[in-house]
Amino acid sequence: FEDVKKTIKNKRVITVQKDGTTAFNKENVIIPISGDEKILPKDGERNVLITSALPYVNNVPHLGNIIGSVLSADIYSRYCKNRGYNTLYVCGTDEYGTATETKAIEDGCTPKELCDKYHKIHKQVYDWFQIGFDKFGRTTTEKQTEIAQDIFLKLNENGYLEEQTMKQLYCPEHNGYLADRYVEGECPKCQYEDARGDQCDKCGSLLDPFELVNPRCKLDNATPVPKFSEHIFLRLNELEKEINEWSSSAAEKGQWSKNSRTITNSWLKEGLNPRCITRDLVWGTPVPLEKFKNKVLYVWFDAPIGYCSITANYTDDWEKWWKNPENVQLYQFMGKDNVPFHTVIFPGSQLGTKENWTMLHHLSTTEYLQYENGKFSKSRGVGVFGNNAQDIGVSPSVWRYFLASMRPETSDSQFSWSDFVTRNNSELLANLGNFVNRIMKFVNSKYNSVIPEFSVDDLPNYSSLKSDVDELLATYISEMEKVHLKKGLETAMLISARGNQFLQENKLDNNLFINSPKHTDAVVGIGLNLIYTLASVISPYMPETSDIINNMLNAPALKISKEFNLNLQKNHNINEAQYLFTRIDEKNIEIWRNKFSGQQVK
Ligand code: MET
Repeated sequence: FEDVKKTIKNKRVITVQKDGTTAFNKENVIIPISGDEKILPKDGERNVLITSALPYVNNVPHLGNIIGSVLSADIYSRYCKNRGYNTLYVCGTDEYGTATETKAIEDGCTPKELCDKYHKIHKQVYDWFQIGFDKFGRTTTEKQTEIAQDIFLKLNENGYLEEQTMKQLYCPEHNGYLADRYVEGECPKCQYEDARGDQCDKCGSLLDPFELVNPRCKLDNATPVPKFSEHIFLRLNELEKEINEWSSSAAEKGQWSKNSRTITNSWLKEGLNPRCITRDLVWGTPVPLEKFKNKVLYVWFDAPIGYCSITANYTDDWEKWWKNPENVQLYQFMGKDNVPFHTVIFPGSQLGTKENWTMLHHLSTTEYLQYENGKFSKSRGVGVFGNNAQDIGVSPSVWRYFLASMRPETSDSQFSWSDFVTRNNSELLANLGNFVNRIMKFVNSKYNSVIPEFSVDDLPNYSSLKSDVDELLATYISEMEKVHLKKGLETAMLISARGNQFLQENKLDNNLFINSPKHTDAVVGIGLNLIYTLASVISPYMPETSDIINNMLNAPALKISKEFNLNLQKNHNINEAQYLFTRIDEKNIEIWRNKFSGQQVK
């Protein structure tokens, strides 16, 4: 190609490099793998298995559920994939149990119909939020029955199951046994009046429904009566020593988040008792013993096995992920209420089979996201639920940015509309959008969209820019490796802020263009590369925005690197600038606050 430069009327014309793709070093960009290829771990490489808590199928997730599990896991999964780790991210709906059975009765349909309907709703919500599962499955499958029954029978063979006659609460009003969470009453520990039989939402204690003061049936308020029924118990007391040893070493090695350690330790400190793992229900995995054939496995025994069965529905080689602890690291994301099931009971079941399971490595748990100083409530219509986030006309990337920036990592956090608008206007638009737009437009108009020949020697203080950006990239990677997702995002935005500072220092304008052409060439060449780097570090959080930037740059997605490199070189042709974000009028704060305040229910 020719490399001719001339200045015509305040504009520089450069001949375009014909084959733009040759400009990229294959090592530094992402080569997409074919969609049909199954992702499997490879010996000697970094293999990361990621799960997010399997949402109950009978409701629509709210923003707290979304940031608490699926979105956090997705951000981490996208990060790992970008870094070239073999990464599999699985999730799916948790479909069995009383809640589904009861809701189906309420809705006048079969449990299966209910699950089909809500599985679809969940899937649509997560698709809208651009959650990139490798498999979004469900727990009501043959594989689930196969794997859960197999684990159950191995525990039985190894002597970790026992029979006990159990006194259960039975509702004489609607003639049914009451699952723990269908009994409500006063918490014996903190006196909260609306505690559920399985757990108190106020103080977080796990409860036995018989401990509740003044119990009542959740469905009809009748006073339940005790009845006797035979059940199978998992002898956690026999597994206690092994669970203790495993968890204290896993928490250390996998750098579990602080809240998950505290919750686990308080559980283990109380000592473990046998725990009932069967239920008098129809909608569940059948208990594989003749005597118990009319009962099903307890949903919390069954649900974590869903991670394995969903993987098995993705690939027949599922055991390469799940029975390969030497080569696979398991990262699990969830809200804090799910912790003991993942750190005590499920690991206990795994250990009790005496098989070589892949066990939890890193646990990332969130606290609660509050909505405008209160709680999300589906029944009262308060708060934003997954299916109405899209109603306000703001892009998924903005939502994802906002939720990640207030991820409740170490304490509860507050969703507020004024914060939402401020972050869009003064962070996304004024920081990131402004930086990208100013350079892109300048290159479109002054350079005919072609990158000029440039040299770092023509930029005053290049070495300070490079060392600042390198340092921020190193921080970003180290935070992300520790799954500090909020810090990771803050660091990405600092790179953008450094970009704006660089523009200020160099005063990119017509004056510079006319009087210091080489300096200008260096500013735009380096600036575009900074934009390219930014697209890589924001890609886990805002995949769509990152794609738009790469499209504008006419370049393949860039791998996140610990060093700032000049991947875009002279003669590369970029596309027209597009706005990444739009200003949100402050008037919307009040409008949206009202819209989601619960008034619509009236
Ligand atoms: N369904 C549970 C919940 O939504 C999570 C199960 S994770 C195996 O809390």
